[in-house]
Amino acid sequence: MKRALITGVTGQDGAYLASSLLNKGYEVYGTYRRISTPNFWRLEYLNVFNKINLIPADLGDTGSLFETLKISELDEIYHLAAQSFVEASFETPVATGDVTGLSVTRILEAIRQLCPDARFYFAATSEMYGKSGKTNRPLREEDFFHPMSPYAAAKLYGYWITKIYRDGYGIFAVNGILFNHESPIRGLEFVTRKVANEVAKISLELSEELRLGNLNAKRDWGYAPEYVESMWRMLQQKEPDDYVIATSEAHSVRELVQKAFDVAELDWQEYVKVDKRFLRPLDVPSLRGDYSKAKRKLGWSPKTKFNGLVEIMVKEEINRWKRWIDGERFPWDAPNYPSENRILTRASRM
Ligand code: NAP
Ligand code: F7E
Repeated sequence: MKRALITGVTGQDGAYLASSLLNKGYEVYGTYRRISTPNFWRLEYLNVFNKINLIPADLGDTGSLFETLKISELDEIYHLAAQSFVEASFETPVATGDVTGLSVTRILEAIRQLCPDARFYFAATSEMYGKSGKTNRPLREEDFFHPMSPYAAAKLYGYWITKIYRDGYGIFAVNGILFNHESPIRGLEFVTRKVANEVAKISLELSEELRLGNLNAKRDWGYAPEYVESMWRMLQQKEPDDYVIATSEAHSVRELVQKAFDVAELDWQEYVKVDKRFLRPLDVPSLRGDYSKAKRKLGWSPKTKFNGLVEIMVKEEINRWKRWIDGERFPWDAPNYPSENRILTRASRM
């Protein structure tokens, strides 16, 4: 039986990947960090919480990462843990640099010393392209990187250190350059889930408006369960390499909002307000990826495109809120979150 470790198993991709690897017959290990309230709701939602081996580890703590690798005797390591919210990286640029960037070297160094034959996946990102996205042409693996946030700069460091350990030490290390991918278990602060959640609440008269930042930004949005399959395929190849994973469609936040309100049969213009608190000091204007290398070499293609994705997300959110009205309580209950309108950000003080 193959053994795989997922750092960040409590996150969106970690939970889907755990489920997918279990279905493939893997023994799955996952790291989580100690926080005041346990964050295992996604693993429970996908019914995998009792099927994986959980190891406490923090990306800032080198010893805990070495210990993790010592106890788990791994074939594959998927490094997904990160401070992954671009907006937050402007608030905590140093911590983001450490957790999202430097931690990659901590893990690679542990692999080099303890298990150099283990295969390593790094969660790189389309955000690394940044300004290069303005060409509006679908971006490929060889295109120029021009990061526009502390998050993207940290990921670019992780991308390069992954290549350096591959070329310098012969470690089977790959970069998955994934474009935005979403699902009903996405964090609530990301724009797709924020929109889906608020549209559902508005449609059930639990909320009256939706406040957003930059409606002009365009993103290439895919469906997360399909994207984690590509991670596994990258580690099954003969040679390590880097791959873009995307849908090759770009849509604006405005289109996202329009489609989401359409699903609920509402007119978006009656409810959406632009609020400068959700604007970033810098925002990537447009990103679209070319997945032809992944199609050719991994046999991977996206099945769910923009319209299907928005429908899945809005319908699931409406279903949850209806059950909530009927008295059911779930871990994803939004009433427990502070309203985003009450969170002050640096952008809001500009
Ligand atoms: P996510 O839902 O935000 O999950 C991030 C994970 O990292 C969580 O398990 C989180 O733990 C963990 N983490 C954060 N700080 C940590 C620390 N100091 N020590 C240990 N663990 C820590 O992100 P995602 O959407 O699943 O994305 C997975 C990875 O892919 C991330 O690296 C992200 O940057 C990258 N990526 C995502 C996308 C996308 O569109 N989703 C696209 C490209 C790349 P808690 O649960 O305790 O917070
Ligand atoms: O923003 C705009 C915002 O936060 C998308 C992460 O998974 O994908 C994600 O990063 C766009 C941006 O995702 C709001 O300005 C407008 O232009 O959902 P997001 P992101 O920043 O693209 C990449 C690939 C990653 O690697 C990251 O880890 O939407 N936008 N109004 C808003 N965004 C948010 N969050 N909230 C708003 O109110």
